[in-house]
Amino acid sequence: MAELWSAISAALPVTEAEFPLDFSEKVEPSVVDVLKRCRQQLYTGSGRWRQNAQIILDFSWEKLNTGTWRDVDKEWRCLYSYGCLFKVAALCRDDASPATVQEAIRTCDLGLLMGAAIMDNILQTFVKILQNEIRKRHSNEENLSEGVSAKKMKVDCVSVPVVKQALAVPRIHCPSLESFKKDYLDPQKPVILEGIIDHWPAFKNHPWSIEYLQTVAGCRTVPVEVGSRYTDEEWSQTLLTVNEFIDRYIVVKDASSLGYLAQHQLFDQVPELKDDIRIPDYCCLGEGEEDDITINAWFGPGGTVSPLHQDPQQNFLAQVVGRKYIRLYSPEDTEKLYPHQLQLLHNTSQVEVESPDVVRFPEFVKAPYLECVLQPGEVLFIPVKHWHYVRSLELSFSVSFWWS
Ligand SMILES: O=C(O)CCC(=O)C(=O)O
Repeated sequence: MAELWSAISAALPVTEAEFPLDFSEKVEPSVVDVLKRCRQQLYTGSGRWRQNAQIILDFSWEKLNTGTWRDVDKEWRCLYSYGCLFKVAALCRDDASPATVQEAIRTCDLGLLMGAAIMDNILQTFVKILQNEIRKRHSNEENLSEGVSAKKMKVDCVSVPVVKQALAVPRIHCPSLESFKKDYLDPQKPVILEGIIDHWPAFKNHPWSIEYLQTVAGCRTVPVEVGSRYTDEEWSQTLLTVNEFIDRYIVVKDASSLGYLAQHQLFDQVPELKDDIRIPDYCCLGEGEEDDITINAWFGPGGTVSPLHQDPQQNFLAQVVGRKYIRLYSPEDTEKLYPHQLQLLHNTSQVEVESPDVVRFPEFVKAPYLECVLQPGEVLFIPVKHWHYVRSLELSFSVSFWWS
């Protein structure tokens, strides 16, 4: 355990004087005092260190949950990350049990999800150290878990639609940048790109099996959507570790509820997974920088549904595991799709695509559409503002690249 503390402390600045605590006057002097006390205790190892870290966490949590997320000042997000840093250090100082190490990882993840990067993203460094610690302990215990393959996997009983040839999204194999731009990007036409992600390590070096995902990310805390679709009343979000998510929603446990690790920037949180994918070259045709591309993970069992909606950026939706049924409607037909009136859902249609209420939404059936079953290894180009409806046909992992 002393080893864990020496790795954690080696990631910290060598002296207290080098440990930065730069906050504007927005942060009250009494809060800065608690921060300074935490810093001192970090280097002297004495005092009510853990309690002071909790004061910082409680105070900043309140700020993070006041008003809308996009209006939360970065200063409060930094403060929250400092609270996480001090708490993790306090947890790892003494004899850290497996449960304590897991709590420290969860604390880092909350800092990465809700906080802002501080001190060269030190929470990411801490997670690496903590994951190594867990792996070291596991390698000493033979066959620690029975493994998912030995358990009964959730059987997906979802219907597979027959795609009508006349409505099928066109397919093209590895087009040149020029021809993709001329034939699809400029005229804003959807297309399935084949053969452009075959080289990803996610297919070759370490295929994304459940076991692999558990190995690289099992102990990481992620947001999970619970419920059939985000437009439903009983839909909610929760935080689970990837292992808990897999146990609860991928392996049979509670067949009546659906969980979806959806629209989450997992690759910023777990760099090992980011190494398994590549940004499609075609993104260079956009005007934005590579850093502006938003990469999201979509991981769930068969039967997850993303209701018909539109997004403000171009999208490459890359299918890594399993198949998805997808419908696309042009932005020109928006009126026939009955977007919700509420501002929060104005980019989402009120219509249930595969069983539309034709009395309430009579124009919907007149809207032309394209459809496809996206297979592993294929990438769907969804032009800006194109309406898309997505249903997974089995256990599925997709990666979306939103770019401009
Ligand atoms: O795969 C899904 O469920 C939805 C994907 C999506 O909506 C997107 O990439 O914008």
